[in-house]
Amino acid sequence: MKILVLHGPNLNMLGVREPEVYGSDTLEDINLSLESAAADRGVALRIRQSNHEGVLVDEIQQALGREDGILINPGAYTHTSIALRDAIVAVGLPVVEVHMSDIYARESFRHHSYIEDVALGQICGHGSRSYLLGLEALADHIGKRSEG
Ligand code: CA2
Repeated sequence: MKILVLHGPNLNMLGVREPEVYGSDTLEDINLSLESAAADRGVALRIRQSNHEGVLVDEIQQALGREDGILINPGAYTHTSIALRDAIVAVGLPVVEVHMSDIYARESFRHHSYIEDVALGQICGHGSRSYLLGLEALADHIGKRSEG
């Protein structure tokens, strides 16, 4: 099983600033724990981060025929990007959306996600653990689908 992990804008700053909101783990820490959890399940990850909307769209498109699903933290593009939403619909792969913070407990402009209703599910508010929970949900879903 292959999964694309996509980190959106500014997530390369994790652990460097705003630890009170996003925790003290760096993106590298998160990626290492994802790699370890994925290896335990026999899942191969391709992990990418970009600050650019079009690059994220390209990565989603490139997952078609290459990966079985996408784990994505779209960052602030969650709340703005019809392009990311359209790319997800276009490839038709199962997607789990994750956020470290509880977007519903923050500013009202973060309460709406363009991704949520085209994703298999959304996990938020568990800090860096949101990614691990998301990986588990996505891998379980893909595993069950390939059984049946
Ligand atoms: O909670 C999340 O994971 C978010 O996707 C993070 C985004 C935010 O725009 C979403 O509403 C919720 C922001 C990521 C920015 O990450 C930073 C990390 C350290 C310092 C500054 C920004």
